[in-house]
Amino acid sequence: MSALLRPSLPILCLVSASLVNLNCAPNTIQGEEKAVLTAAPNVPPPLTRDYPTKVIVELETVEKKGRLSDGVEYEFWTFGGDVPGSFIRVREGDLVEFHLNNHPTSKMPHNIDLHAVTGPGGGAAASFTAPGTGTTFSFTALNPGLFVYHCATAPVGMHISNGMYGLILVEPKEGLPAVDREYYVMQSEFYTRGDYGDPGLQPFDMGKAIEEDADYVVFNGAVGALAGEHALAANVGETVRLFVGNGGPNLISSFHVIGEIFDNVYQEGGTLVSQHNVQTTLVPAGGAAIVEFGVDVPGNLILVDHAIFRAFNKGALGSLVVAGEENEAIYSGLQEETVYLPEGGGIQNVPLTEAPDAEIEDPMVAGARIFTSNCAACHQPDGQGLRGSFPPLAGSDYLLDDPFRAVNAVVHGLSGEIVVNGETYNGVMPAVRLSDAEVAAVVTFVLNSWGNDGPEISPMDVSKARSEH
Ligand code: HEC
Ligand SMILES: [Cu+2]
Repeated sequence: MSALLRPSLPILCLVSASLVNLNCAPNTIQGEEKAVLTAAPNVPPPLTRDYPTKVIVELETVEKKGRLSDGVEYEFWTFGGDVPGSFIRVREGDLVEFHLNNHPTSKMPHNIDLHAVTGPGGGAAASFTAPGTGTTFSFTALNPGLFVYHCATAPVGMHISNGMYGLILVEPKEGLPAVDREYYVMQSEFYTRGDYGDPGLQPFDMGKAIEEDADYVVFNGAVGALAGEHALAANVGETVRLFVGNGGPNLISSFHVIGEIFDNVYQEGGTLVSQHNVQTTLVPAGGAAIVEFGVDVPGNLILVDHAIFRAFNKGALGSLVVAGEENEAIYSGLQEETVYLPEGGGIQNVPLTEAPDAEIEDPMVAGARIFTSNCAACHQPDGQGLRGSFPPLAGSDYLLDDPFRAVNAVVHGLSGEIVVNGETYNGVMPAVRLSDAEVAAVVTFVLNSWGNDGPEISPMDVSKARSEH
């Protein structure tokens, strides 16, 4: 933001206080309160304060199994126990004291990057939180607007894909115009081992995520989260404001409400009504928009991503049910309840192709390259790991006792308790999809770097480990 837009800070206020007392009070932090957090589609009530305060936000990261679609479960990683994460509402100029706690049953460390923060990593730099611990940081909400927050722990894409995003509204000082209804709607995609609708507990599929080949595109974390008894509601004659976010991780939303026109759009979640009378607004991945409309006739309004196969074949369908008197001057005709129903999963299944074997290259050189792009985010570039979360590979007794443990960890993934150099780890390492030659190279590199002294692993060894599981 430019200095011109910067709200006067308390220090300026003190200077001017003696001169212009009235101008001062609105910018001085007064008192302290605990933020009200809500799960989607609910939004905390509008703030009625006309002064900034210290707001304490307590948010907990929780990993838990939940419903992605009928008969389909997913191991979600959440902010506050739900996907999307809890809605946070503060006022421009507020001093936010943010407490991030990571539930003791979590397998993963987490942190938070709020796009509303002016400061390194949006708070991520100060909030790396191991399971069973908590971290604290503070920021002043300098810029009003609607902002996405998300986890930014490596592998970042995986944490976001698993459900770690939400919205924080920084209300402008003057507040937002009053409306009758406010709702929280957040789009995102899921990438699963099986195709859309394949039953059971579906693991995250990193290959599909990298290809941006989403199996599910949904509002509020699950197919049908805004349908049937969970549909949004309003009455004829009311005004509705939707806080629309997009957690991505990859796709831009062409957000549209079938049967309605947005009277106002605050494009990209900024504070200007940038357009009136809009049919479809774009919501970027990691971005937001605010839309407002009055509802004039009863019936079922359908929220969609108008990239339309996502709506009918991947889940991006929601309902806003409007109750009240017909108004035939505005709309007359049949109200057919059988249109705009989900059509299910007949999506093409592009077979996954194995990465081609690496060219014959010195395994230590190839291994270093593969390590940097596939392992270093967790185990760190120097192989030292991160205490309590990612075990060290440098000098690991666990690894050097039996080098094939490394081959198995890469090929099959690794979970459950292990002890490395006297420290217990109970995390989850995802299987890393690499060719036999690539696994051989990276494991050889790990076994012979940072003072480690181990054998050379051949692609044949890897192939054997794959088939033995
Ligand atoms: C998403 C983070 C992540 C990535 C990426 C990752 N690992 Fe791991 N790794 C872990 C975790 C967590 C454990 C501990 C698992 C447990 O507690 O059961 C682990 C354990 C291991 C172990 C056994 C423990 C030890 O310290 O000796 C080896 C070996 C290993 N990883 C090698 C690799 C290699 C090689 C790669 C890259 C091809 C890789 N890992 C990529 C998270 C990761
Ligand atoms: Cu996370």
